[in-house]
Amino acid sequence: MPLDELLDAVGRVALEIRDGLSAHRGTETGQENPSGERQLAADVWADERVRARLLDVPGVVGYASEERSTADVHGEDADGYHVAVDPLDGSSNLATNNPLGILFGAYDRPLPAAGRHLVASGYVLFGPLTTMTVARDGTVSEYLLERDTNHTPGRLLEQGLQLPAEPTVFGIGGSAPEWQKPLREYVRSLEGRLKQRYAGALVADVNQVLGYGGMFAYPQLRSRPDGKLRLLFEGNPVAHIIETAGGRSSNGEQSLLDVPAERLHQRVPVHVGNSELIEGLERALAES
Ligand code: FBP
Repeated sequence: MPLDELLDAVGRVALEIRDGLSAHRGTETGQENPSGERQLAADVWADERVRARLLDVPGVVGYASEERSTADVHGEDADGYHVAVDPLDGSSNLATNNPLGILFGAYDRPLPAAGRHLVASGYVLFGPLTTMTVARDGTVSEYLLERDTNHTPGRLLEQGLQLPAEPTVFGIGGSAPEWQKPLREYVRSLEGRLKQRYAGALVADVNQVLGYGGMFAYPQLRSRPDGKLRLLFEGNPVAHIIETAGGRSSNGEQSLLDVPAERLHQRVPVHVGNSELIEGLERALAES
């Protein structure tokens, strides 16, 4: 089954990347990625490793990443997967030894494609443990990635993951003066009820919401009307995972999975988490 081989390949290359991070820490390329952000040597190195490994997987016919301006399409096989990857999500955390990871989404058509065309999404989290969380076939599973094991794609830790009914944490990117007024007021209504947790890496923040229940947002900012995160590489995969785990995603008005994909690196405001919290935020923004 090509999807099994794809997930196995992600798990294996993730362990190689984790082992090599220390050798690539701290150096900048002096270049910018297609989104105009400073590119770290670790970003480029991870992207090259992931691309080489995934394009080797039978059934993967396309590769696109945050670090490349265009997608590589190999073969016009209509049944193949077009993979969108953030090869080192939260790479700015490497300098301070905070959690980071790898984000990916396997689409069933050429990119850019809307999130409804995701067949599988997942992330590898380089935390105290190295885990991979995957949404596929209507369920979310978490695996422990270990070297020299015959478990593929890793040792199954949990299956049928669902967001806890009672939320406890929230994390919002940017800063309060930059948020829209209704968001500032909504966040104020959460204080005292939920604990603030913000890791500076989407994979870590979303994993925290998946485990503890709550909400993560990188919202529209005054300086960034479309937010910071990219629809194809970040918004859609985390929306697919959270919605499959019983939660909700929104660009402020609708599910991220329904946002039309027009450009490979298009940005989108990202809000994901417990349905009641996301619905409350959408109502607050609608009143603005
Ligand atoms: P990249 O590191 O892949 O560019 O990802 C962007 C990101 O690091 C997200 O992982 C995270 O949610 C966000 O930016 C943090 O942004 P900020 O540094 O503005 O808090």
